[in-house]
Amino acid sequence: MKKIIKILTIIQFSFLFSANAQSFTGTIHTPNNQVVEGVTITAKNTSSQASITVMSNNDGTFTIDVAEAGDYELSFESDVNPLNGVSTFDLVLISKHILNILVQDSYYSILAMDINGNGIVTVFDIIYLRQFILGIDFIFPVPAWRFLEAMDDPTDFVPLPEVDTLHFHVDSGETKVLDIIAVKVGDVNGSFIGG
Ligand SMILES: [Ca+2]
Ligand SMILES: [Ca+2]
Repeated sequence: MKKIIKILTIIQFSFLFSANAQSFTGTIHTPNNQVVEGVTITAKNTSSQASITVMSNNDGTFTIDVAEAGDYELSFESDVNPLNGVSTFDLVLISKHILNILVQDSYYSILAMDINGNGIVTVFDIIYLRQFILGIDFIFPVPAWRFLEAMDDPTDFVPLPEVDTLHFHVDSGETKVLDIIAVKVGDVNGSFIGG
């Protein structure tokens, strides 16, 4: 009898433990499904301000266990591989977009083309990117990578999705699974190679 009570207590304890554990987990990948490692992800509880930071693994996955259920702000940052996937061909694509010759209709492409991060694609973005490709004393005006939740339809911009700092609610015991798109700024045709 004693033994049974002991086992029941252990079961109860593990149940309590699992009921209290909640987490955010997911994979970070480009629109072309290249996984992106080394992304710094910070989850901050918007009430307590308690925060925890992890990095995405080699396969683009991440898991953040958080102490409390509630509302969280997840920030994604990376300046890894800023030139990977960026070439003069991307410059040509931005020019064609501006001239209405070949319009990029995906929001992921808009983020890739908006080098100075002001929300619009103009000739200034071409100037910035050209400087970058030529290695002329250049740092990205915005982070080299932008992050957002995968969109159901990337050609539908209404409402505009959150970028870089995303907001989520996690319930007690919930594992919130996220599908995160990483856009390499400057890589309009998605030629970034991960891994
Ligand atoms: Ca711009
Ligand atoms: Ca490219």
